[in-house]
Amino acid sequence: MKPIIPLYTLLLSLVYAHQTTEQAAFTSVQDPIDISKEPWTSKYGLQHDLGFTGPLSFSHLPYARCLQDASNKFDIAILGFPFDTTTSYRPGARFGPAGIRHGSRRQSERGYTVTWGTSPYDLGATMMDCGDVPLSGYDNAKAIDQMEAAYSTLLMRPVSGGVAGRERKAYTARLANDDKEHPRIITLGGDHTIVLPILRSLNKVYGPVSVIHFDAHLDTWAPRGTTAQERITHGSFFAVAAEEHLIRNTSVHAGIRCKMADIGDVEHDDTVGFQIVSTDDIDDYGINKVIKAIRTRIGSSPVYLSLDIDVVDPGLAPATGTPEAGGWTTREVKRILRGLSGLNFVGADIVEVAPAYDHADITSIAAADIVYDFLTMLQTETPPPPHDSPLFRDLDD
Ligand SMILES: [Mn+2]
Repeated sequence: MKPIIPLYTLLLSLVYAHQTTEQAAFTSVQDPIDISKEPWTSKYGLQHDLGFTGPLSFSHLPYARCLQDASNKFDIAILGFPFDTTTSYRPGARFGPAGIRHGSRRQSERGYTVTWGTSPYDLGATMMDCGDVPLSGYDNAKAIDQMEAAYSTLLMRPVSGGVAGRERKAYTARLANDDKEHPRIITLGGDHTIVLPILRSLNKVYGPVSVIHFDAHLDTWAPRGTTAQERITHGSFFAVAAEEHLIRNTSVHAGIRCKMADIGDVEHDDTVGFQIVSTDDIDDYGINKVIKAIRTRIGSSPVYLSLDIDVVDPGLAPATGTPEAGGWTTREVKRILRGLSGLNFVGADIVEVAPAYDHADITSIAAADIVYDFLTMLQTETPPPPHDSPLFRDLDD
C-alpha cells in the first residue's frame, strides 16, 4: 500500500504542471494550419456565402457592431432599431430589421439595374451593416434615449472618404453646422416612433430638417395621454418633433389615404409643417408631377426621408402594423424615390415591417428592395433618365 500515496501525489503534480505550463506552451507554438492542403479548400476553394446562406447582414455587406467597434469607417451605415412598444394596433416591428435583412439576401455587390443604369456599389461610398441597437423592451423612455445615443454615436463618426480608386463626393459637409462630412445612416425599424430620436440626433448636426414622409397615415396627430411617455406614439411623434422644433415647415407626406376624424386633422397637420400628396394624386396628376411637387417643396433644405412600409398596398406588403387598403404599388413607390435623387438627404429609414404577418417574405423583400433604392438615391445627383433601349427607338408614338 505504501507506494500508492507518492504515486497519487506524482500524478496530481503532473496534471497541475500540464494545465499551467505545458498546455499554454503547446497552444502558443502550434503551427498555423495550411488550409490549402485540406480537402475542402484544395478541391473547392473558399467558403463563400450563397444568396440564402451566411450571417445575416444587409445585402451581404460587411457587418460590425459599430457602437463598440470604431475600427471600420463607413459613408453609409445600415442600423437596426428593433422597437415596437409604441404601436397602436398590431405589434411585431421589433423583428423588422431581421426581416428586412432576410429579404435582402438575394442582393449582393451585383447591383446594376437597367432602371438606375448604375449600381450603388459602384458609386464610391463605403457601406457597412452596423447591426442592431440593444434597446429596452420594457421602458420606452430608455429605449428612445438609447436610439438617440446610438444614432448620435454613428453620426459623429468620421466618414470613410470612399472606396479606393473611386472619387467619393461630399454630401453633408455643406449642410452640417460643423462643416464636416458626416455618415448617412439608413435605419431599419422598428415602429415609426424611432424617427423622433433620429430627428433629435440629426438636429444637433443639421438643425431643423425637412421631412419626406411616405405613409398611409399622417403621424402628426396631437399628442394625448396622462404621462409624458404616453404622448409619444407611432401616430404622434411628428407633432412631438415639431414641438421640439426639429422639423421645418417645408415637409411633405406621400401616399396618405387613412381615415381621419375630420378636416381638422389636415389643418393640424399643416401646423406641424406638412403638405399632403394623397394616394390618388398619382392618378390625377401623374407620377412626374408628384415628384416635381415634392422636389419643389423641399428645395435645397437638408431633408430626412422616412418610409413607412404601409404606404405600399397591403396586397404587396401585408406585414405591417396598421395596414390600409388601396395603396401604391411597390413599383410606384420606387419610381417616386428615384425621382427624388439629388435632394440633400441627411438620412433615411424604413419602418413598420412586422414579419410575423408576412407571406412568403413578400413584405421583407419589398422593403429590402426599397433600401437598395435608398443606397443608390443617396449617391446620385439627378434622377435617372427613362430606360433607353433599341426596342423603343424610332417608334412612332
Ligand atoms: Mn407611420
